[in-house]
Amino acid sequence: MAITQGADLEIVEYLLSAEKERREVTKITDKYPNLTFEEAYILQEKLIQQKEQEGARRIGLKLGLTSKAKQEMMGVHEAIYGYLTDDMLAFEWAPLEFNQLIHPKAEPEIAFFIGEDLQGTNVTAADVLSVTQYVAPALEIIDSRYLDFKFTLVDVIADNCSSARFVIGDKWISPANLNLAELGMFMSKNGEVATVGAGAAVLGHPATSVAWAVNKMGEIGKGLRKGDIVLSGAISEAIAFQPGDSILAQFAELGSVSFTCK
Ligand code: OOG
Ligand code: MG
Repeated sequence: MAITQGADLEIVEYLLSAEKERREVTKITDKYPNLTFEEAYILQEKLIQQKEQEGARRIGLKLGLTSKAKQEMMGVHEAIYGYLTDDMLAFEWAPLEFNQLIHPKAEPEIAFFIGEDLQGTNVTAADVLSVTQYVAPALEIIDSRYLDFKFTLVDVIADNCSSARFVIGDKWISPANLNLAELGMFMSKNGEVATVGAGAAVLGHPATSVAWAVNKMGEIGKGLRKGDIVLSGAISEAIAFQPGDSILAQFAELGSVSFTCK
């Protein structure tokens, strides 16, 4: 262990208070340079448990850094996963409060609604699709607690993968009727196109991305549960926004999802 007992709770508190007080903090690897991936996921689990103790509920999973665009943007070479909790749910009809966030960015994603438990270490994209009741258009709002959004993989894993909010659009479709890899998308800010992408941007297919996370979780005896929502990873780079900005992601066949920040 690169971290001593007791230090883990200190790190959790450090990250949670940064979130609550809307402060950027220096990354934890500055102090703990030998932190391993395994330890980072343990820290993430403890952070979520602390949120649960404070009343939050786990409602699903999110993938991160699954696309080349995101990996290049963040200077990393591996995907990551984190948890979605009910307090992260934001809605198209309710303005997003900028004053609850630090330096948020929006990313377009495809959301999966999981209809059956799924756990294992040899799970395929086809397995994921067979338990997926619906897919829907989504916007994730990430808000790293770290200074200038700069971190290593272990830092961002411990910070629950920069998770902050997410919005799901109202068109839900069975994945059986769609080619998710070829699904095109553009994201606009205040009516101007900011990024474009397609489902294939995330590890070739969004379901492959979800399968990767299930297998990774399977190694430590965890999995997806019936009713989980899964965000399969940004299919373009993230864009920053300010109060007054409106963000919209328009997907072919899946329709649009949007929010306004106040
Ligand atoms: C990490 C979270 C990335 C995605 O979809 O790639 C993520 C970050 O970029 O801060 O959610
Ligand atoms: Mg994301």
